[in-house]
Amino acid sequence: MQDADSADNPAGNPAKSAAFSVTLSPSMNNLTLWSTTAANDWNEALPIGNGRLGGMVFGGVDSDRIQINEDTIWFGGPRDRNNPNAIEHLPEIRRLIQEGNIAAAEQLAVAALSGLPESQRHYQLLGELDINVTPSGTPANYRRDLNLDNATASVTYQVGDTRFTREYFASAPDQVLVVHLTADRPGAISLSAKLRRSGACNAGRANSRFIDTVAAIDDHTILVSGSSGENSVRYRGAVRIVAQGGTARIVGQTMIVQNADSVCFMVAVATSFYHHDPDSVVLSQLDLACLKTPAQLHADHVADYQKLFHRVALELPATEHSALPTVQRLAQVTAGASDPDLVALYFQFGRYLLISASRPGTQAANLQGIWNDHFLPPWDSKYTININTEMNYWLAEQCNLSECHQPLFDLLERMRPAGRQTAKVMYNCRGIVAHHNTDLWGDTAPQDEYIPASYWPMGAAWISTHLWEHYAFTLDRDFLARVYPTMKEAAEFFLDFLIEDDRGRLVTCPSVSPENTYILPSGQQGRICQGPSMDSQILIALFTQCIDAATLLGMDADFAKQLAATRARLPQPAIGKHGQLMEWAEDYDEAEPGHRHISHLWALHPGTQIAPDTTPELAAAARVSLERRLAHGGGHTGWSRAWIINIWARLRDAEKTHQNVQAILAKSTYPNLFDRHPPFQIDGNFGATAGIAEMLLQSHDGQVTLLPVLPAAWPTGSVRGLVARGAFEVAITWANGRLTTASILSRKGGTLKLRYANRMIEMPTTAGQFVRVDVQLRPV
Ligand code: FUC
Repeated sequence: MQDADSADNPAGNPAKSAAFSVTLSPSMNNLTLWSTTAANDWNEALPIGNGRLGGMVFGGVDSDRIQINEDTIWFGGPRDRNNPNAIEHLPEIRRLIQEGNIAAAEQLAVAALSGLPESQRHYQLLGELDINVTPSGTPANYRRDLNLDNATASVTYQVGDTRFTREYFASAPDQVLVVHLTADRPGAISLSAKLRRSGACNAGRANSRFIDTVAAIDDHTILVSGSSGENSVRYRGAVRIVAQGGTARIVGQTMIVQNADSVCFMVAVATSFYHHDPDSVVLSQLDLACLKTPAQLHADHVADYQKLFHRVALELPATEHSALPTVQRLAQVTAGASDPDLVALYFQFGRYLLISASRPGTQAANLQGIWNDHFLPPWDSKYTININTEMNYWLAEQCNLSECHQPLFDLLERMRPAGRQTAKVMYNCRGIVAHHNTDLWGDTAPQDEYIPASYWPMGAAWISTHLWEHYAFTLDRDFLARVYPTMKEAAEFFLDFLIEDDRGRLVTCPSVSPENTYILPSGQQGRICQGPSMDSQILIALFTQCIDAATLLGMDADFAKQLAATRARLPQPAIGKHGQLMEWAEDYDEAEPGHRHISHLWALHPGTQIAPDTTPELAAAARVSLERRLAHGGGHTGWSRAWIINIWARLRDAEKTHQNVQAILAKSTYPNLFDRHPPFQIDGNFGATAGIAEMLLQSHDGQVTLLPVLPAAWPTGSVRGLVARGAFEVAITWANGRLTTASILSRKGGTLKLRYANRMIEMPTTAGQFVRVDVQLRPV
């Protein structure tokens, strides 16, 4: 447990040696996605990334494509979109809502509150590296894989006696994406290649129409540049080719290689978002990368990546399906099979994706992480902060990738000045506010005119709770002191914004329960409302966290008192006529009982206010709500299913949790294991990974609970490196459905309340201490 790198490195480097083998060992299977065909479709391509630069590997033998992204290539620049007419119409909108004249309130809200112009900025793509290989015969024994243990995609095949290998990786230490083609016969590689920018809309008609300039800047480097929209980020993308043996030259914008022993492409991308002079950055990145051999680049990449990846290992039972190509394993699960080892692969894929899409200094993972081949992606591939972006980070702390959480905090910091402005201009409030979306620039004005979502004012508040979560897992007091002013501003907004309802409660208004519709007793339907349950639940959490932070930091006693007084007047979770947890401040029915959002269950997960042990009646009501949703077709999007996994885990129902893990694999997962909303959205990957971690370890209720939700389908297994609140790192083994041993490293000292089944022990620990226990929680 202590020495993550030496323990349990299950896969080593299986990609090449296992290329033609069908009997792979179980531990290899749970770290490798593989296929016997090239990708026909983007959702079959394999993702690589270094946090900032991403690639999707198609791996065609004759015609290969690596679709490339950089996380700051977005359309357009920052804008002030706050609607100047909001403030004068706010009292009227509120009055109409309180009078029950919802249609009129909604009509006015659309006009007065919507951002101008409609829609924030959208994410784009850098382009594609297209490689056309001169065929040398009929390929055989083709295999394409992604090895999560070394973050390397590979393609291998044979033509006659010659074996060809391609390796693809995105290096964080060297900031280049590398494609390395080798063959075991000298002079076997001839190809041509181009850096293009055509994207999905031009699939099959490859061109470069979205590039402004392209030029060979020396005899082995091509530079492309461009920007899109006013004040947008300027990008520079460069590809350099290094061939061993044979000849390599550039003609026009095409790189041509003949009879080489090996060919290495290095792609660097720099933008004006990060650098004043992206031209010189991109070239110096390539120059520095060229000082290393491909093998050194790879070794440095692997060492860097494994520092993060190797912190957690998960072993679940292998089955006869384990040795199948990934897509066939998914098909078996869809047909009803259990493949626990595939769950372990899926879990580690989630961790792999976070490491590859969100590293300190890069942008937060957007709706698609960093991987996108559209110029106008679904939902702009931006930050939907009424669930999706937060879900992207549920796994970060518990899956031992705490530093990968940082880009979300940076995004929130970027939103702060804009959020202050929106608070002032739209609502005349102090503090910061954000609505249900934001973009690269941290835009906080309402995204558009979509009534079920746009006017929800809780985005900054929800993200702020992640600051406290980071503290809760790390006990990093300096971090808390640094971010407390942000938490405070997020809370401060609501001291001004909340209004009194007719029962004297303090409620958000206007707002929505994302993105649901309620039915008034008159039969009228509404979306805009006051005091939806989710808002009060988020505020109870945020206020409590601010009060605790202020107390810990020994400051702001008056502010804390004010928060406590306000918190006491917020609507509390309540049980409605169906026995359900009420979604709104009144006991309305919902127009879509199977709605994908389960916002009113926030207090159960990711919040902690409701739990079976501490609030059994409310937990039972939450269960009724969830069952109602599921009975009406709920969980039909990947992310919704992922949230459901987490909710069942918190309700401590092992079999229901497991059924939903099976369901996300069966119904909401593409062949490359990307989450299928549909279309691809990465939140389901991250949310389900967090849910699988919650099955093995929970810590939201002041206790560290081992194996809280172990399903019968996983009778034996082990997990190492999960993290619990209180900065405890945990390793667990189990057999016959029962704990065998657990080791807990106390990183920071403090009281450990350890629970397994109905046993609980409590003990003081010192920083660095290991506690090892058996099934009775007796020290061993
Ligand atoms: C929210 C969800 C949708 C989708 C979008 C990006 O609006 O309701 O299902 O995930 O975000």
